[in-house]
Amino acid sequence: MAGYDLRMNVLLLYPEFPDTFWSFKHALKFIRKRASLPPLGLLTVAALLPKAWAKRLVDVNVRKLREKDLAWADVVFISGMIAQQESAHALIARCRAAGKTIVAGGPLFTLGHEQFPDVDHFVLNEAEVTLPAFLRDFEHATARRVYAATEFPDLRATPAPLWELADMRRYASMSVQFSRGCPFDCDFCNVTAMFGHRPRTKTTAQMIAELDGLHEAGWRGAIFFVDDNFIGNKRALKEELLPALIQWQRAGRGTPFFTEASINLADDAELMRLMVEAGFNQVFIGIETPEAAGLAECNKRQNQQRDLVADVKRIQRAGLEVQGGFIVGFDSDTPTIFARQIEFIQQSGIVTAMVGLLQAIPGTKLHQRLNREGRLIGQTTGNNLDGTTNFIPRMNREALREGYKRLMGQLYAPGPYYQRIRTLLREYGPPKIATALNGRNFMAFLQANVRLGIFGRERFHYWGLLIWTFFRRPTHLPLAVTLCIYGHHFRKTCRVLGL
Ligand code: B12
Ligand code: SF4
Repeated sequence: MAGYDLRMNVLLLYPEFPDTFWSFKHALKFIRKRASLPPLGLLTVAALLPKAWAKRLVDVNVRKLREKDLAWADVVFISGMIAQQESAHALIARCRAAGKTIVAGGPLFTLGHEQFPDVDHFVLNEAEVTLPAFLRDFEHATARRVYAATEFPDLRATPAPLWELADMRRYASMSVQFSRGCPFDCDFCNVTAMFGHRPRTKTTAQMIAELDGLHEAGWRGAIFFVDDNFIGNKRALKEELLPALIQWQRAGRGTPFFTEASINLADDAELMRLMVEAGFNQVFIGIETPEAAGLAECNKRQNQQRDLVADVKRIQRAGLEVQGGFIVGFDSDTPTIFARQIEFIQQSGIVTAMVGLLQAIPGTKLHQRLNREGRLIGQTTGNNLDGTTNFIPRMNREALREGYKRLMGQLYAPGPYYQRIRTLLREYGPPKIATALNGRNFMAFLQANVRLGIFGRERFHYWGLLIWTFFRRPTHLPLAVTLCIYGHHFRKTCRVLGL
């Protein structure tokens, strides 16, 4: 991007997440971190900006936006997802009041820029395509209001994110991205609308350089591969990336990885073995529902005609803890769905079970269908775990809301929650690389002993689990404590959301 004469001070701004299940806010306090992950989109955009421009990141999840940040900036680049819209509106109003030029991009704006009249320029879709045209026009003071694209960039040209802009000490994990896009076509998901069906990957050399960069910057903790579906291109994984990661770990890195994948991972023992060997110890999987009718309705073909409990257990036994996404509120759901979901989740030992009410996100096939049927009511909050929905469900609205509330209450009550941890630990094969024990984790353990073991209403479950794990699965003790802390976060979030 050399060649831009203009010199700019760019403030990269990331809005606040609401207090939700995914924020892990109440768990992060135990390890004295402010947020789970840095804003990788903004850090990637920063790397695409001219080198000569000065850049500063303010992620308001980890620190406040100060007046002097605004005074310093010539232009503000703001990102975000729909769940951050409230904070984004507030930040934009502050930047506008300070007279700054505002440039916005990322999923929140790509799917609904019309709601932000105060933004000067929208640079939508993937910045690798739209940003160069904007920068050229901006330099000549001819920038348009909206830059959008229908083509998808080749990630082999994407530069490494500028991690040095993030204050790494404040985050629980770092993130990298190997691929974008997903071969599947679930009707509620906006990933394919934004990133297409053909998984596009970076090269192995790019990934190793990114990981080396993080390591050189002093990062020693876990790293999240934020791919929509990490196993979208199995060949590239098996033949190139995973062998290289195994080699990378051999230099004594000991870095735990986690990611997202589809359930067909369970069909490929070789792929699971390589992933575990490479340091993966956790995977998030969209399971959605144990009901065949619900899976057919949302076109989740890859989950159909399977024994999903057996699949989850196979993945756990391979050494990957499964976190699961679940949905209630499909048209085909009847009031029995709540009990069915609980039964499934308890049996499968998915401790971190993110159960959401179906929401229709703009740009998805679900949104189009509900629009045609005249069933949309208002905007989505973008967070399907806050107990709201933006369409008229087939099930009675009150029954849905009440059933959801009951489900969440039962799922995260200490009894069933701690039972699930045991179910998991019975199956879970030892991961190759587990989270390292360090001073911070030890302090978290001591805090957990006091907050959960003495003052928590789960105290008997807590000590019971620790003793059980100590004798039956001693290597999993750190994981057991981590999951106890997550449970505390989930229960607190349920209370905050009135669930
Ligand atoms: C990592 C991640 C998270 C992390 C966020 C960490 C963080 N600090 O960013 C965590 C786990 C916390 C998270 C949580 C949630 N997430 Co999330 N998450 C992702 C994921 C998997 C990767 C994001 C990422 O880092 N991508 C890599 C970067 C490089 O890509 P990018 O951010 O898109 O950036 C590119 C462009 O968008 C653009 N761009 C981005 N920002 C900007 C800014 C400017 C100025 C410009 C010019 C360009 C630009 O350029 C970049 C390079 O091309 C995406 C899926 C995806 N594929 O993006 C979902 C995704 C963003 N999440 C989503 C959702 C719904 C959620 C939750 C609401 C889930 C829930 N039900 O609770 C929660 C919300 C959190 C909360 N507490 O309320 C949706 C967002 C939908 C939407 N339209 O808003 C996505 C798209 C997934 C999906 N299936 O729909 N998430
Ligand atoms: S498998 Fe996941 S990322 Fe792919 S379309 Fe379905 S929900 Fe979206």
